[in-house]
Amino acid sequence: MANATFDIEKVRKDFPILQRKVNGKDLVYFDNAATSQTPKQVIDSIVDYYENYNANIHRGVHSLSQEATDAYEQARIKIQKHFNAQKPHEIIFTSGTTHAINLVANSYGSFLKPGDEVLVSALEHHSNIVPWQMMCEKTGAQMKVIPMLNNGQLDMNFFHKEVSSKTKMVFVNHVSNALGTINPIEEIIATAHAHGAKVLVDGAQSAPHIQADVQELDVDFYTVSAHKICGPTGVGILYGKEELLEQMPPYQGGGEMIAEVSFEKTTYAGLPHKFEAGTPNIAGGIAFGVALDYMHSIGFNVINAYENELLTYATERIKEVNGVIIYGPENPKDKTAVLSFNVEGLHAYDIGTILDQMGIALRTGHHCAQPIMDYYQIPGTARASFSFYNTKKEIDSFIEALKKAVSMLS
Ligand code: C6P
Repeated sequence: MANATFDIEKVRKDFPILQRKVNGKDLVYFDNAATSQTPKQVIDSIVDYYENYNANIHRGVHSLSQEATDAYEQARIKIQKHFNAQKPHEIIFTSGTTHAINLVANSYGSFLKPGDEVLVSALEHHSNIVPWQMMCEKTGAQMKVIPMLNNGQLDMNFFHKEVSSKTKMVFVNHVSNALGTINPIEEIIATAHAHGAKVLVDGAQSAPHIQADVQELDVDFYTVSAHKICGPTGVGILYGKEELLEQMPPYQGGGEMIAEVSFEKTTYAGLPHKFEAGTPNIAGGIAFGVALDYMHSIGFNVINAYENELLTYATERIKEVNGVIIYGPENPKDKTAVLSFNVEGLHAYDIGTILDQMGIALRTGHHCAQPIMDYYQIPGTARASFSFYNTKKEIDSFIEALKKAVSMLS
């Protein structure tokens, strides 16, 4: 049993927000795929930064600046080790996944030309579609879509048929935010490489559940948002292979990313600074490192096994609700802890609103993944997404509340 090694009550005490009430009821927070909650250790690290060594980094000779720089660079090394990147400067701090993808789209994407093709999966969040559409419009490259199947998985036959020497890049998420599907990225990366294409994997939804090893995956680019992995908002990373990052032009200009500036010519700093223009989210970067320490103190294997247990339980229990339709892979082993559903004849928004009155936080709507909703011909779903600090008791409250909501709305 996963929870034999895992003291859930102790873990819950680390998250102050879990003590609060919403609409007079105990908060049941099942919107973890949108933003995870923040443990005290991470909150404390942010307070510690502002109380004790708040200063700009890489700029000052004074002690506070050096302390802040050291802590920020230590965080980069923690992140490097976590994802097993070969070098710290392969980790570029960004404001999150959206920023990281836009960086690659605008920089590496500028190498695209007419006649080139890029392949994007139908399961993508808008942030791994729109920046590439914009780049395709600019460069004349053609975007092709790897379709999805009814079970929420990718049509890999299509992928194998369509990938060719014309394919320059493939964009796919490791895990779908709307359905929880774990995509076969190993197969996608190996096949794309065999045709000379590079692969960007959006790791926003995998990072909280699966510890990716970027060298083992041999992935070219991998993107993460800290706020989905117990860290703060407004910070994330782009992992990129050194040889690719070296070839790429800077994305944004400004302070910190230069070697020399004159009105005649500017030369750029080396990695990672070339891609880190301006003052970053210093406290956020440091806190991201603390969030990873926190996750490791529990262990990703333990987290994964426990969350799967929650998902399996919730999937069984929700079947008690009349008219429920679950979207995405049937087997909980094929997905992370996301339960995307509708109840026949009801609007997900109404379900979400009533559940909120009962203290239960779900996300409803298209989840910034409209092509998936178009495939199912629905406006959206209700999405319960679980984290390691959730409990079966909370799932029981959710199911009882859902039954009540359905009887009120029917
Ligand atoms: N998904 C959700 O509720 P940012 O906003 O940059 O931190 O992450 C964007 C993003 C990119 N890719 C995937 C797979 C994502 O899930 C997200 C964010 C949230 O599903 C908010 S829309």
